[in-house]
Amino acid sequence: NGGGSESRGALIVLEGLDRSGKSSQSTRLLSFLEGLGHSTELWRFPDRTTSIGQMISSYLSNESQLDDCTTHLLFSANRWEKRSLMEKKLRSGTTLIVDRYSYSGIAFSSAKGLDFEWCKAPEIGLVAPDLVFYLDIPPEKAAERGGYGNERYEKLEFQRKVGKSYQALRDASWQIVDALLPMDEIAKQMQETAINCVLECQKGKRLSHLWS
Ligand code: Z5A
Ligand code: MG
Repeated sequence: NGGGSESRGALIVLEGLDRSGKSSQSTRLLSFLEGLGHSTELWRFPDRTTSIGQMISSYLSNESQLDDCTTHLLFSANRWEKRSLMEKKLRSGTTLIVDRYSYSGIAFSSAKGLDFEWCKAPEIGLVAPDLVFYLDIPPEKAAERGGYGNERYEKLEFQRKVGKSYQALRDASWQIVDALLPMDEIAKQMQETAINCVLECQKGKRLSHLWS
């Protein structure tokens, strides 16, 4: 543990198409890490509790209209407004499990036709995840799952485009998980990778920022 490195929590993100199982697995991972005695919190984006989050929520449920660029920047601002708290929690040793993050922002907006690099720009400087679990599911299979349908983006053709945009964002921090496996199987696969990540951060792995 040399070089002035400090123990900290890990930033673990879950991404994937709608109905890929992110929320189900986030909860499981939270129980697992808490069960091992690690200080852990579950966060999600959009965070609908803030005033920006409320604007996003009414847009998603088709109660209000917003232009695509404005929407994109609101989603990003919703992460920026949580950035300092996020960094503080991580530095104080708390691990954060985050259900959707910048990758969702870029994948969804660029699937609408916005320029990929333009979409990426406002995310630069946010805390970089230590680990991203991508729950990989064919859009057709996701559509067969319960609850698909009411929100703005839950259409098959659109989800295909989102999947393509996600592929362009993959990097070394990503672990691809087969989202068609039984839930317990997925949870087990994620646990081992997650615990290794938490231990690395405890040992002083440096916090970094998107995209540097
Ligand atoms: N969005 C954006 O545009 N820009 C941004 O920056 C961000 C988001 C952050 C709302 O997100 C929308 O915002 C979203 C992207 C956009 N697009 N849409 N629509 P959200 O997070 O609020 O979406 P959600 O509706 O809460 O969740 P979800 O992502 O659609 O689902 P999920 O969390 O991945 O899946 P789940 O709720 O855990 O599971 C879905 C169902 O499948 C449920 O019935 C489970 O029991 C079942 N399930 C889960 N896993 C399995 C397995 N392994 N086998 C069988 N069945 C399973
Ligand atoms: Mg969810």
